Amino acid sequence: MSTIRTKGTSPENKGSDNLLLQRNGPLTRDLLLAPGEFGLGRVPARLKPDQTTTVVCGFCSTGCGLNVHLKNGEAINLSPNTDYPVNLGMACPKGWEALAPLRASDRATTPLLRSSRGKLEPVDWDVALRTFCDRFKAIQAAHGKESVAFISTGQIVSEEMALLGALAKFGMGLLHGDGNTRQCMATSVVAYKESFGFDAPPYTYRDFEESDVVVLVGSNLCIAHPIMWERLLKNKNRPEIIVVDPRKTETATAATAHYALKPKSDLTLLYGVAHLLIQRGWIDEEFIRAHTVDFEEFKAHVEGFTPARVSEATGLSEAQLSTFAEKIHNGKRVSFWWTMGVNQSHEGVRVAQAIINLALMTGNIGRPGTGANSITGQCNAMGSRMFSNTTNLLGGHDFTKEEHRRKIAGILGIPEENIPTRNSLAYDQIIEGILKGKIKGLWIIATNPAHSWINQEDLHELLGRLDFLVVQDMYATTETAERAHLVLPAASWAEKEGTFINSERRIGLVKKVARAPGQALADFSIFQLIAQYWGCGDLFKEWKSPEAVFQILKRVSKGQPCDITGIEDYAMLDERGGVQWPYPEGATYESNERRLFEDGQFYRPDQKAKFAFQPPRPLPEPTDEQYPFTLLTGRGSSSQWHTQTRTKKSPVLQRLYPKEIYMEISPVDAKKLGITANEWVVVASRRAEIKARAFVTNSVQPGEVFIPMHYEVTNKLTFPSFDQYSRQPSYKACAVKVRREDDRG
Ligand SMILES: Nc1nc2c(c(=O)[nH]1)N[C@H]1C(S)=C(S)[C@@H](COP(=O)(O)OP(=O)(O)OC[C@H]3O[C@@H](n4cnc5c(=O)[nH]c(N)nc54)[C@H](O)[C@@H]3O)O[C@H]1N2
Ligand SMILES: Nc1nc2c(c(=O)[nH]1)N[C@H]1C(S)=C(S)[C@@H](COP(=O)(O)OP(=O)(O)OC[C@H]3O[C@@H](n4cnc5c(=O)[nH]c(N)nc54)[C@H](O)[C@@H]3O)O[C@H]1N2
Ligand code: SF4
Ligand SMILES: [Mo]
Repeated sequence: MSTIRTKGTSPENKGSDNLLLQRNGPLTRDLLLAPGEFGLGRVPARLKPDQTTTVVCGFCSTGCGLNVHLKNGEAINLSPNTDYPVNLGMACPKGWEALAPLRASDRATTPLLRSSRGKLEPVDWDVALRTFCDRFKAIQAAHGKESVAFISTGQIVSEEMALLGALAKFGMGLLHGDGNTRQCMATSVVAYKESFGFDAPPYTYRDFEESDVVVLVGSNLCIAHPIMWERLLKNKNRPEIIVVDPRKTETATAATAHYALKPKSDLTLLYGVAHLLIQRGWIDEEFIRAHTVDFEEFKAHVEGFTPARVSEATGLSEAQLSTFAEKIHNGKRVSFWWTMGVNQSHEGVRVAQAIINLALMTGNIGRPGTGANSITGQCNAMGSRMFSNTTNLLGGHDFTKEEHRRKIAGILGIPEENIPTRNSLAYDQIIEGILKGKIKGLWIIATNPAHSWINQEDLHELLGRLDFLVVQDMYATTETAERAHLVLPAASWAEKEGTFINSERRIGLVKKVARAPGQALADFSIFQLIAQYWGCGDLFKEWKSPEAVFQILKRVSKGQPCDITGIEDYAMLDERGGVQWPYPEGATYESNERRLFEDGQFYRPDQKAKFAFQPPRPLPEPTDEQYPFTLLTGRGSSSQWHTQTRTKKSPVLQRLYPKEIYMEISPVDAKKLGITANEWVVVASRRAEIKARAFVTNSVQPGEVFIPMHYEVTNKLTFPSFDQYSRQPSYKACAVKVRREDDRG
């Protein structure tokens, strides 16, 4: 039986850690059960105990380089790296405080199994892993292999994502597995694939500095991507900054123009702008002819989007529409950027493509300061898009294509029949599968859906129906972990190594600069152990370390648009401040900041980009007399991260945001309802009611309210509707009513 060692329990602890590290092979069952083998080493062999080293930040997709200062092999503090090509010496509060969550007192330090008394109780890894396999195998035997599914994340390193996806699908026989990137990025993926032929955000951050017109649609850059915002502020062209957002956000306040459209009227607005540009001849006919298809159909489609119709639908004046079109026309280098105000919509894919269409028709792509640019969210959302083996077969391949399955099977040296021939259910369909009795076992890794999923109460009820729920997280206190049958304790960012891919396609390095507490293991090691306990370890013999997997991913990427065969190893990533994909073998790029499509060649078979479009559809849950407000949700402050499992552990960050849940409401509505600033109000949707403090502010328009997603109860209110193509939830528009706490409803 294993001996449990916690940090610093004995002097030889460090020695045994290093011993394990030096073995340089997979963590095996025997090794795990040998005494003193937890923690997997203090610092990797290549780091000296007292040096400073650069690690990519583990919060947002900006991917800043942070200098971590080590003393006696432990990270003691950090500061932003001045040479890193992303952040140039800057970091936001989360980056500065990135080590604090590692040291939290509620870290999961041992596996926990729900006992017959209904309590989560500590067990050792051997019991945990045997239980994991026995329970999931029993479910599969009774209900079919597909009855067990997994839900993963955009927040673990690519090598872990790849191992998880390969283990689950090629080793354990699972068909269904999705990620929290469905909540976040699915819309952009689908939009890019159809328009460009591959999921390829084309920009480099320098484009922020080189534009003369910057259009931000549904993006609160200032709060959600503060360092990208800083890059924009470095722009010497005194750019026009146009913000399209129903709220007057921090970003909108700093912009040169703010179009506060009615929620979810973006598609009509963008078609209206396209119509004006065409009508006035403000398009790049040569580019359209040479590099696109379906423009004539698109032109006919937008003809009906007259200023009068668009003004009515969006709430913007005809003069505003005209100025918007003029500003785009006047720009020599116009860049279009979008984030969740677009992706989280019932028609998000078409909105994203309407943005892409504007860039294509004005020839604003493939040149400095231009582009149709989706900004990603999580530190490794982009890694998940390429290498998680969920929606795509590894490396942007297709599960349904025989030649792709054969190629990947050959590269990995696994039997072709181990690769599923069908696509997984999407996240919402997996959840629905629980309701239908088809999904009986669920394994959740590095995401907290009991807080973050849409229409939360419904999900809570469904999680309760599972025969077996495993949650793998760095804390056992998350809303999801508390509902688990088995909790697997995971090491955090900076307690393990691997790579992240940031929004501009830059592959950056994460290093192990701290030791995981107690028996917590890197997700990578947990997956390796599961492979062995499951009995499919032989399939993954070559997957013995994150860097070995990186070499596999290189081979998988060969010949794809995301080809990285020219990146030698981790050391090269470290030396160069990350490398953007593509970087094929033999590449001789001069610059370390590169954009795509400079040659006007896209990834569709005809190498042309496609104009994709569709008539707008009505809001799934419009307001009415009973529920007269549209509820908007999103990020509240630059110091809060999602479900707050990490950011609430930093006393410094805690001081930078309101502790209690709040709702922004306009002074007009507050007055109508007799609500005074800071009082508690009741917000109710058709699904639930919650309390929040009223924050009376002009940042929201009359008829709209805003509640940040960081507070546990926000998603009790949201209405489960999804984009029909991307299946991404529409978190940002549902109907609610509001009253003072002591008024009767
Ligand atoms: N501090 C902090 N930073 C983060 C995160 C975090 O939790 N905290 N999360 C990261 C992640 S994963 C993501 S995905 C990104 C998200 O980054 P953003 O998308 O920039 O953030 P959100 O606040 O979710 O939404 C952006 C804006 O969309 C607007 N919006 C709502 N409805 C509509 C609409 O119908 N049309 C338009 N045009 N706009 C609309 C909202 O008012 C909001 O201001 O942030 C990343 N960065
Ligand atoms: N109402 C509303 N809801 C939303 C949104 C919105 O705008 N409005 N936005 C949506 C979006 S864009 C997103 S991305 C999601 C985010 O939703 P979640 O993914 O649920 O949010 P996080 O809090 O980031 O959850 C990450 C979990 O992973 C754990 N973790 C961190 N690092 C590691 C690790 O290395 N290993 C393991 N095993 N665990 C780790 C953390 O402790 C945490 O529990 O929320 C979505 N929900
Ligand atoms: S902007 Fe994002 S990547 Fe940069 S320090 Fe802040 S959270 Fe980290
Ligand atoms: Mo996200």
